Formats: sequence, structure tokens, C-alpha cells
Amino acid sequence: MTQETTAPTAEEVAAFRANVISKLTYSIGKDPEHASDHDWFEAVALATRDRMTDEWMARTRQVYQEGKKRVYYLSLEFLIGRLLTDSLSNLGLLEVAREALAGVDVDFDRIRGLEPDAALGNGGLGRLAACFMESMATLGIAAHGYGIRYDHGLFRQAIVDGWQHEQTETWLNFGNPWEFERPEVSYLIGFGGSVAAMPGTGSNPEQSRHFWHWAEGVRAIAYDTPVVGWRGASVNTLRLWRARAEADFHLERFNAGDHIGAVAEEARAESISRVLYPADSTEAGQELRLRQEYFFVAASLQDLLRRHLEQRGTLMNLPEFAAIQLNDTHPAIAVAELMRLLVDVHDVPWRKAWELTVGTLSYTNHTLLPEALETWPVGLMERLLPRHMQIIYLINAQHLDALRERGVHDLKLLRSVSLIEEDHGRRVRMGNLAFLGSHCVNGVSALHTGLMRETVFTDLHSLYPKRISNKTNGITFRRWLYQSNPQLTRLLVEHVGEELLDAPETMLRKLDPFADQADFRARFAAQRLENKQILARMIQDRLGITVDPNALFDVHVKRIHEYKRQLLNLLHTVALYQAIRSDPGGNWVPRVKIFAGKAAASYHTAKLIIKLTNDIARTINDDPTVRGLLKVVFLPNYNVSLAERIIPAADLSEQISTAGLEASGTSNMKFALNGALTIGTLDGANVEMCEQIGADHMFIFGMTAQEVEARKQANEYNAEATIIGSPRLNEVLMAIRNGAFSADDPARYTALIDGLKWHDTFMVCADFESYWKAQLEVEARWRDADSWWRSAVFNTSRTGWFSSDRTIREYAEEIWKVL
Ligand code: 26Y
Repeated sequence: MTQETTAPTAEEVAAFRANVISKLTYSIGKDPEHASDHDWFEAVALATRDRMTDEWMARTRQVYQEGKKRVYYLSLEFLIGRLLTDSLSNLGLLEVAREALAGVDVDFDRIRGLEPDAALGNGGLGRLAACFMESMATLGIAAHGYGIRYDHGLFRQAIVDGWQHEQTETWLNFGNPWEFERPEVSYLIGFGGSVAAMPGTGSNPEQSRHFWHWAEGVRAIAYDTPVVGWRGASVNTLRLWRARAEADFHLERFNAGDHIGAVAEEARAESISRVLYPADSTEAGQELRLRQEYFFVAASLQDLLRRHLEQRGTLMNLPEFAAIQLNDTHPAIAVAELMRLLVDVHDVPWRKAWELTVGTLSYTNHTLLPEALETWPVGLMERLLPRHMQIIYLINAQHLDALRERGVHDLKLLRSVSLIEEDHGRRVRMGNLAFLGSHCVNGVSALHTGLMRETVFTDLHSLYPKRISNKTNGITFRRWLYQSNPQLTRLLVEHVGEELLDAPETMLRKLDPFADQADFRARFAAQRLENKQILARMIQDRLGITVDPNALFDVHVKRIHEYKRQLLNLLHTVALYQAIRSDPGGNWVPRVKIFAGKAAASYHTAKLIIKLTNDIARTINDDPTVRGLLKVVFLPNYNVSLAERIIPAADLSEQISTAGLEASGTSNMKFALNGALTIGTLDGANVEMCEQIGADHMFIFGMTAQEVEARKQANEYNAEATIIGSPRLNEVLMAIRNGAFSADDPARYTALIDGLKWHDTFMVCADFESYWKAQLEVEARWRDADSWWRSAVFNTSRTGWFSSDRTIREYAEEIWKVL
């Protein structure tokens, strides 16, 4: 592998092989003669984990001795993917492992494919958390990730007759060789019950401490996974909580004869860590979700306070030694829970507790979509977390009083910054709670941060103008370049040197001059072709569709959502199809349109878009007049491992959300890093990519966020008029609407297409012509190979800034104060 320029020595290989065989024999109990591939995978994983463990312990000891400040990253999602290649590669042991296994006739590539993806996340937010964990380890930041160890991660997507079906994901079926179970690290988490003031602590609610007599206790058990940084720099911990029933409680009921009740109790407790909420950006709104949020927040805060107290003996200096980052509002109940722990459990006066809370917490917002802004009914909160509800009321009262004292009497403003929404039944606004309880609040791209200030948080921002800052997202280059694209990495290292691997943010730029060298461009194109051949084989194997690796691979992969506008891409696909059919002898650029992504199970329109993709694919792929000039492929079950294979094989990256709605996007960065050209709107981080890479090397189209907003405000957008003005668009819509792709059910898409005509909330029609033109430019550029590959090189060379190391450095310096 690329990052190990010197071949491994025979001793290293023999030592590693001995470790693996010892694991196979004594931990798995298998004779090498009879071991299955899966046994070998597990043995290698265990041997790899051993190599991390020494460094892990040394590191933990050092952090303790040096008294370093710690970072706690609280996230309901960690979309990790596989860990074997990642860990070996970061430890510099990839070639060692490969050779060690070859010596016993085991193929490394075959066994690494057996590892299930740890899919403990839905999409961008969860994957960002995983990239951040790796970058924090690489930069030597003493960080702990805290989350939930779901029995079942994100569902497996099966496509049956073109429709998405959700199947249970079972990543733990064969156990998990990376984790350490810590039965001794466990906390009891309460729910429900009642609250009573402690006698003698005063009647002023600010001064009184309270007992919370909760009705139900659930045990949180820790499972630790070591996370190793680049070149083994340091090893941090991802601590995930599993829910277990309180054993004694359940046994008492059982002994009393209530067998069913005892089991039901157990099931109810354990359901908390049973399954990841499979919705992205659509309000989950279920009691179980709130239980999950509180469960992991409460366990994590107790755990970190215990660690802090053990080391410092007081909580008064918490912000000096601990920084807690809330990944979206999902852990926002931490504001109330930290207050509760400080005031009720540790006897800290209210004012001081508030100062400590705000000084320790910070919050990242990942979306402005109204349906994804969490609010919880006051009634539910009172029932499940009665003491927290009191605390939230108290925080709110003080917050509003302080404003009135500052002379703010505008009722509309006070209502908008209140923690309680009064309009649609009383609900707690978790975004406002996270904002008020944090000293720093950030967005994830420059555009998104600006919109946060102007829209959802405009009033809070006017009151706390310094609180919001921007931290543009990034990706870890170790996974998204070195591991997923060894061919390209090798080429880059050959031209700018080994140092590239340690300092890609600066070194990638050194490739710029090579963009003008024909032989370099040829090699850049050749590595792409190799990756495309691999993907073409996979498409053939999985779907039986033959695609030409020399065609332009046009790729749109991400969660399926109307705002991401997969539908716009499909309209272009059909328009292209119709154009080819009306001029089959024309000089067309052969294209393969590749789609992949999951739809939330309850999101009907998104699931219909998947069906439409498959209907269009079947019709076009079977049409002999097209002669393979256009192929459409929907690859099922998009996940991290599939992304690692698709992205390095992409020529064109589709980033076409309605401007203003994609907070950042991170696959846009992964594609560009691997040298794909982007067709995209000025949305999220596309804007900053354009600044770094140069508009000449991207295909930017469509309305800007401002234009979208202006049109909405003016209430003048009329999709129907737009459709009448575009015969091409009209023809496409008519064909889909009238069943050209759904002869078995001609009315299948009537409502979908009529929806575009009457509402077009995401401005698909409005951007269609502009998108069509941008796609023509794509074709013109593709025909001019020199120009295409020159731009491709610039995409790779100018994407260094999007390393998550840069992002983490910004958090570390400006928010956490740990660097
Ligand atoms: C409320 C609950 C149902 C919910 C669950 C998951 C709400 C939102 C989400 C996930 C949001 C998410 O993934 N957001 C994405 O975060 C990425 C990382 O910052 C961004 O790049 C991306 O634009 C944004 O959509």
C-alpha cells in the first residue's frame, strides 16, 4: 500500500502472523487448518486491536499525567463503516498484514470484505462524527466520542421490483472484535416519577435542590472501541452505551410471579439501544427517541463528571478541563441534565452551575429544514423527565427576565427566543435550549452559518451576536483517499513525495503544475479507468447490467430527499434519452448515470423516487435505439463501504440541492478529492469548493440561495409557466406522467409530476433549463479530454483545505481551546 514506501521486513511479517495465529487458536479456538475466512478476519482484527491497545493505554496515562483538557463529542450517530483497513493503514501495518496472511494462503482482500459496516448513523452527520474521531486521534487531541451501541444500525436496503424494502441490519451477528465490553462502567438512568424539593434548601427555586424519585431505572453499560490516528499518532476512545434492564428490579417481579411483566420490563429497558432511528431530517417525534437521547446524555455526563472529579477533586473548574460538543440538538437535553447534576447531585449553586454549563457546552447545527428542528411536547417531557422540565422552565424564566432587564420588551422577539413554543401545542425547542446553554454555536459551511444568523437563530443571534461562528466541514483523507483510492494515492506520492501523506493540506497544491503535463494527465486518467473497471465489474455482478468503463460516469449518491433533487437528475436523464431517441446517429457522449441512496422508511415521495429511478433504468437500458449510449444504474444498499468503491470511479459528481437547503454536504469533498468534476448549485460547501478549486473547473448552475428566497418571498414562482416555457421539460414531464416508464401502472407518477406543477417546493422546474445547459457544458468538456483531465487534477490538488484535520484544528483552537 502506498503509505508504506519501504517493504515490510520478514521479522515484522512473521511476528504479525504469529499474533494472528495465536488469536485464532486461543481467542477463537480454531485450528488454522480448519479456520473459515470469517475466523481469519476476526483473528486479524484482534491482533490489530492488540497493537492499538499498548498505545491506547500509554496515551490514556499520559493525558492523565499531563492534566490535559479533554474533548467530549456527544453524538447519537457514528457512521463508521469498516475498521480493519482503516486501523491497519493508520498503524502502517497494511502490507505487513497482507503478507502475513499470504504466507498462510489467506487472501487479505477477501477477508477484509467480510467485515460488516458499523452503520450507526443515517448519513452526513454520522459520517462527519466518524471522520472527526479519526482526525482528533491524528492531531493528538484527548477526545472521547459518546454515543449508543445500537444492536441494529441503519436498515439494509433491498430493491424488489424497483421498490425499496427495509431489512434489519445485523452487524453484531458474529460479535464485534473491535470493542471492549466494560460491565464495571455502568450507570443507572432514571425516567418518569416525581420531584420533591429537599427540605431546608429554601423556597427560592434557584436555591433549592430537588430529589427526583424516578419510576423506572435503566442501566447503561459501556463498550469501548479504540480509534487510532494516522501513523498511530494516538489512540482515543469511542464509548458507546448499551441499555440493560435493572437486574434486581426485574428479578423481584419475576420471583413474585409476574413472569410476563418481568420480561416486558426488560424488553422496554433494552429497546432503548435496540435500533438507530432511521430517519434523517424528518422529525422522529417518538417517545423512544427522547428516551435514547436522555439515556446516552445522562450516562455520558455522569461518566465524564466522575472522571473529572477523580482527577481534579472539584467541579468548579469543569470548563477549564472539559469541552463538550453537542452534535446537533440530539444531545441538547445535556443542558438540563448538566444543570441537574451540578445543582441537585453536586450541590453547586444555580448561578455557578449555569456558568459552568455554558462554559463547557457548545453546539453544532447541521440543518435548517424546519421538519428536522427538534421540539418535544411539554407534556411528554413532564412525564418522562419531570425535573428537567422544571429546570428548562427556570432557565427560560431567567433568560426572559434578563432580556426584559436589558430593555427588551418586544413581545414577538421574546416569543421567538423563548425555550417554549406556544403556537402548536406547547413544545420545548431543543435548538434554542442548545443555543442558550452553549458558549459557542456553529454552522457547517460559510453559507449555512450565514443563513443560521439570518433565519432560525436570527433573534437569538441579535441578543448574543458573538456566539455563532462557522466551522466548514471536512473529511478524513486517510479513508477517502489513501484507503479507498490506492491507485491515485500512489500516483500522487510518486510526484510530490511521501510527505503528501502527512501534510496533504499543503502538499496537494504541489500537484497544480502537473495539470499542464500531458503524461501526468494520462496517468491520472488511467488510474480513474482502473477504478471504473472495478466498479463496472461490480455493477455487472450485482445487477447484470453491462456498462462501458470508457463512458462518462455521472454519479449521484446520498440519502434520497426531495431537497437533494435526485428528481432533477432523473428529468435530465429522461430528456437526454428523448434527445438520443430522436437522433440516434448523433454524436453523443456515452454516459452511465449511477444512483444510490436510502429513503427514510416513512418518506413516501423519496421511496417513489427510487422506484422511478428503477423504472427509468429498466426502460432505457432495454431500449436498443439507445445502443448503450446511456445507461442508468441504481446500486442498492448505499453505505460507507459502497461509497468507498463508487467515489474513486466517478467522473462527475452531482451536488444539485436547492440552494440554501444543504447545510454543507461532505460527499462533494470526497468526489473532488478523488478528481471528479462537480456539477452543482451554489449551496453548502459547494460555494467554498468553488472558491478553492476555481469556477472554471466546476459546472455551477441554478438559482442562488438569495434568489430562491426572493422568489419564495415574492410568492411569484409559477412552475406551470416555467414548464410551458420549456418544451423540453414539458415533454419529459408528460412522458413520466403518462406512464412511459410505468406501463404496468400508468398513473404511478401522476401525483408526483402534478406536485411539481402545483407546488415545486424545491424549485426543480425553475432550475431545469440551467441544469440542462450545464450538462451540455459537461459533455463539451468531456470531449476535450485535455481540458477535462486538467480540471480533474485541479480538483484533487485544490481540495486540501477540506481535510477534517483543518476543521478539527479550528474547533480545537476557537471553541475547545485545546491546541
Ligand atoms: C431529528 C432527527 C430525525 C434527525 C436525525 C438525523 C435530524 C437530522 C439528522 C441528520 C442530519 C444530517 O445528516 N445533516 C447533514 O449533516 C452533514 C454534516 O454536517 C451536512 O454535510 C449535510 O449537509 C446535512 O444534511
